[in-house]
Amino acid sequence: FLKNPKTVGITCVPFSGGQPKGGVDDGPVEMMRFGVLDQIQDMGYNIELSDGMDKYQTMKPADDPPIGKMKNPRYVSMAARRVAEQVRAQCEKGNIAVTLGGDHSIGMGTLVGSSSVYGDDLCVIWVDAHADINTPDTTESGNLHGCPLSFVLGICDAESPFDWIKPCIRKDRLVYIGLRDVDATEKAILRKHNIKAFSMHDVDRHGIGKVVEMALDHVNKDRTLPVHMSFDVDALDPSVAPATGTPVRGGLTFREGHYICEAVAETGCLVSLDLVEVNPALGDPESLRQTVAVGCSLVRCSLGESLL
Ligand code: 4U7
Ligand code: MN
Ligand code: MN
Ligand code: MN
Repeated sequence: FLKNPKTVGITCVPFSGGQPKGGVDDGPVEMMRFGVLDQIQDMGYNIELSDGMDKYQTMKPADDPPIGKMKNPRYVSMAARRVAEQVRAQCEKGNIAVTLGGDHSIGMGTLVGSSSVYGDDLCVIWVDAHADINTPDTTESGNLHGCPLSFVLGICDAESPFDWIKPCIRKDRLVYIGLRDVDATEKAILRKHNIKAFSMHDVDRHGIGKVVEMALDHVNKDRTLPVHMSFDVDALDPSVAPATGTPVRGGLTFREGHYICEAVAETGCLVSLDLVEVNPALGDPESLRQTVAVGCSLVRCSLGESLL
């Protein structure tokens, strides 16, 4: 699918407006400080960096009162819209579009951007402890990082300021891996719309190899369609990725997380990738180093680092 399979288009999104904790906006800069760009180049890729990563800070509206339960709705919407444009530009060039977050509300932007180029062929693998499919009505926290999928799937009718988002992802082309903290309202949505999910229970039962195979079979049986993977580091166990805003015990091991990325890389179908929810402000320096390091290594593995 890719015109430039050897070019990685990186979009850094230092954004934290989709949840209340500061620091997740430093995720991208910490991954860059850790050397993620050089590491990708050392794998033989060219890098094209989307510009103006400083803009996200300055976009914050002076006044952004909640709309219903949604917190920072205008700010989240503006940031996601910019992400969508930048990811679309990377995909249009035929680059592998890698987006470094930032909180997971930016996922609505990456999905709009990638699907605007790949259409409804796009398959989505959402690796997360959470389902991120609350609607503006079902969300209890009002934090929009828990809602991105409901907008792009068209499960809620996106009202202003999100009315620029049209349903763009097919429900039968979404699959989850790693779930273990799903709100009751979200479970009802998953059931109602028949959305496929592999929880940690499934990982325990079948092993990660089988789960990834079943997940890929569900969305992309013949391995001929383009794939977007959205990887929330909180899918990993907090012992592996402690510096994140909503950690949940009982997550993926270091190897299970990497296995997912390796298996996706092996398909040759990956066209876009998010690595989100690294929050360097949470925890001691060692937790930070460990989480940033694992974030960078998941990106490299998704790009094929461990393929022989
Ligand atoms: B993340 C939550 F209630 N479901 O909506 C919510 F449990 O991007 C958590 O996966 C959302 O980190 C977590 O606030 C969003 C909560
Ligand atoms: Mn999560
Ligand atoms: Mn998430
Ligand atoms: Mn989280």
